[in-house]
Amino acid sequence: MININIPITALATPPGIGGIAVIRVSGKGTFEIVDEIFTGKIKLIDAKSHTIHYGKIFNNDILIDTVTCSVFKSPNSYTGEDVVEISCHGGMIISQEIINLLISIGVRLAEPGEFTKRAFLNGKMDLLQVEAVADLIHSISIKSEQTSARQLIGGLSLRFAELRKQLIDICSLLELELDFSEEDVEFVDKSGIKLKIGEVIDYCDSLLQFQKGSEILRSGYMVGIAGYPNSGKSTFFNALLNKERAIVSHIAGTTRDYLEETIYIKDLPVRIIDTAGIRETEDVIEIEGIKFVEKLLNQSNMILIINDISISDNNSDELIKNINSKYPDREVAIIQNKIDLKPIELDKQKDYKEFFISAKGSIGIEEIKNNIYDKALISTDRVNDIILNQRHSLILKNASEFLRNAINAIDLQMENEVISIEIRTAIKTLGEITGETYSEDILNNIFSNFCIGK
Ligand SMILES: Nc1nc2c(ncn2[C@@H]2O[C@H](COP(=O)(O)OP(=O)(O)OP(=O)(O)O)[C@@H](O)[C@H]2O)c(=O)[nH]1
Ligand SMILES: [Mg+2]
Repeated sequence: MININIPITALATPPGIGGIAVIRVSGKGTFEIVDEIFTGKIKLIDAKSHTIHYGKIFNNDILIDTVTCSVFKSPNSYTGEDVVEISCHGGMIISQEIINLLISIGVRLAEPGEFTKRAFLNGKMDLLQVEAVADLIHSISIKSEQTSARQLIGGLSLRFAELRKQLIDICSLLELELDFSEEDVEFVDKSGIKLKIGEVIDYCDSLLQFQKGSEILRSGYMVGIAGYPNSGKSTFFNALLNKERAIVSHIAGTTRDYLEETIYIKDLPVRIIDTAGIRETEDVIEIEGIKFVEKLLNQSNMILIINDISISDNNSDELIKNINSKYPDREVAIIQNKIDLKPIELDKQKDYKEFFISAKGSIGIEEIKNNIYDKALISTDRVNDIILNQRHSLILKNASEFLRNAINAIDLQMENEVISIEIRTAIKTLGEITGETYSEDILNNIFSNFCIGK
């Protein structure tokens, strides 16, 4: 068990060379302890909250640095505790010296995410907001940053509080009627209750639709390149990246492992994956590579199938059929490559969308990039107030399930008690989203993804 009565400290800015570094200290006794090493015009313990103080840090008589200390008094701080943020000069050494100095006088190094954990335990933010902090810091695009920022201000938390209240009211009514059961009175409008429960289920289900989009916002849109050997996958991969990243050769089976690179199309991070060509082969390494392809395509949001049009424009039809049936919910586009070797016959009608390119000559690449962008945008378009993660999805699914059970129980004219138990379980489950109900396991899981200083 970690001791929560000792002030904690950590570097809040990234380690390395920079103008300034910020060291956070939080907890009971913070001002007294920092005052032991800080000499300014006044003692920090006497300072007003939200004020900044210039002064010097000494290790006994040795001057370490000139710094400013920002003072935040409980409960008006990030953690809800007394906090001092020491801004010293940047670099690897100074901040470390100050942290070591603090530790030598009774401060403890913070665990990963411990500042935010304290903020949660002190009621400064709920779990949705805690997760938004992590997503905000790790955001890889403007859209993911802005969505996390909205999640952080807590609008969604309020919505969940409303839904819980709605369910609690229903339970109270049902349980009240139960108290009068001897007298055979019935004053609860069951169909009205069903409607209200239905509203909560609809809301949970509507949020669940953001799962895919959230995943894309968190880790980027994933595009897998597939095709037979020598169709030009690696050449196309290089053309997208605009650099010679993958080895290209006329020998079939050149790519055996897979390659992944992230490019930005406009402001959108897109993860492009070049894979081994799919064919029957005896080569053990190539077989391993081909096994990988399935796994990679399964993770991809979009699959681009490269066909060598110089062989024939329908040379990959078998592969296209396979991929479409294996991954029916994926965006698939067919790319006819090597048009420099063969004129395009535009009058042919196909039942799939095709692009015509020369990967080698970098012809037709922009149009494909635009298409990837458009498709990715559609997937993330409706994600607005929450970046849904697996924890949220599981909770929403479970809560819906309990509420559906409650509706069933009403339809089967079961006792109020039975209906109420299902709803109460749903309330408890939903409470886990914001952390109204939580366990140490849930917290550990969430904070293990944080780094020290957050
Ligand atoms: N003329 C022409 N040749 C191309 C084009 N794209 C690729 N090639 C050639 O086709 C051959 C195979 O290209 P790669 O990019 O290595 O093909 P791959 O699909 O990655 O092949 P594997 O990794 O073996 O599966 C090379 O000789 C390329 O130069 C193109 O647009 N036009
Ligand atoms: Mg290749």
